[in-house]
Amino acid sequence: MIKLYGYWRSSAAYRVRIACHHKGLAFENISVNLIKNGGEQFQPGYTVLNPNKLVPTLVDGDRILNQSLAIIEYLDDAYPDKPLLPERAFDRAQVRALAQNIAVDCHPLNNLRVLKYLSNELGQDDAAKQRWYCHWITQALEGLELQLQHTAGLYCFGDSITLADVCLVPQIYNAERFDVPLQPFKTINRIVERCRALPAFGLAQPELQPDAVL
Ligand SMILES: N[C@@H](CCC(=O)N[C@@H](CS)C(=O)NCC(=O)O)C(=O)O
Repeated sequence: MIKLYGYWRSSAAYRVRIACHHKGLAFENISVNLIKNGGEQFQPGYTVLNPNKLVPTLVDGDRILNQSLAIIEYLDDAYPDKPLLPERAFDRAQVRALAQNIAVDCHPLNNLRVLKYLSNELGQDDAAKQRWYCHWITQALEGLELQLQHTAGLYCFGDSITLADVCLVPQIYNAERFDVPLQPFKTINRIVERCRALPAFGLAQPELQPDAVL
């Protein structure tokens, strides 16, 4: 069975959980606690699987893979039922572009290690970290909201779930956690609400994971 090393609150792991549930793939959830014991992502037992010391990592038989977008594209190729990328080349590129706005441009700036560096190395207080967090998320969502005017149907790209939706919902979960004002993002809110009503997104939500601390 596929093994997914992740953490309940990791939005990158959350993306992969959504993709697995969407495609009906059974997987074993293995928790790498990013907080406990100084962070289990730094322990040698895990860094052998992910030298970048980040979750998620997917293990499928003897195949080990890092990076959520690469993992999801691998799953989409290896298990083609219920595809997360459209068929036509330009459509696929558009979906990847929407997904990368979130996963490549926005999410890394607000990652745990970046926030820790802001406080521990640069001496920033919680208010400054909050400003940083809100600034980068808001800027990304403003751009995305405009792009969605051209691509969205029921979901981010047309009327089917794609990689873009899989990235969007975890990012909004993060934004809500950090009290980022989301009212201006009408299309994003509409899409997220619709996604959240689907079983795959429901099953993947952080609070339902075995390692969740509520
Ligand atoms: N680009 C990577 C990002 C992975 C990532 O940033 N993971 C975060 C959790 S969402 C992490 O493991 N953070 C641990 C840390 O910052 O120490 C991916 O998409 O898989």
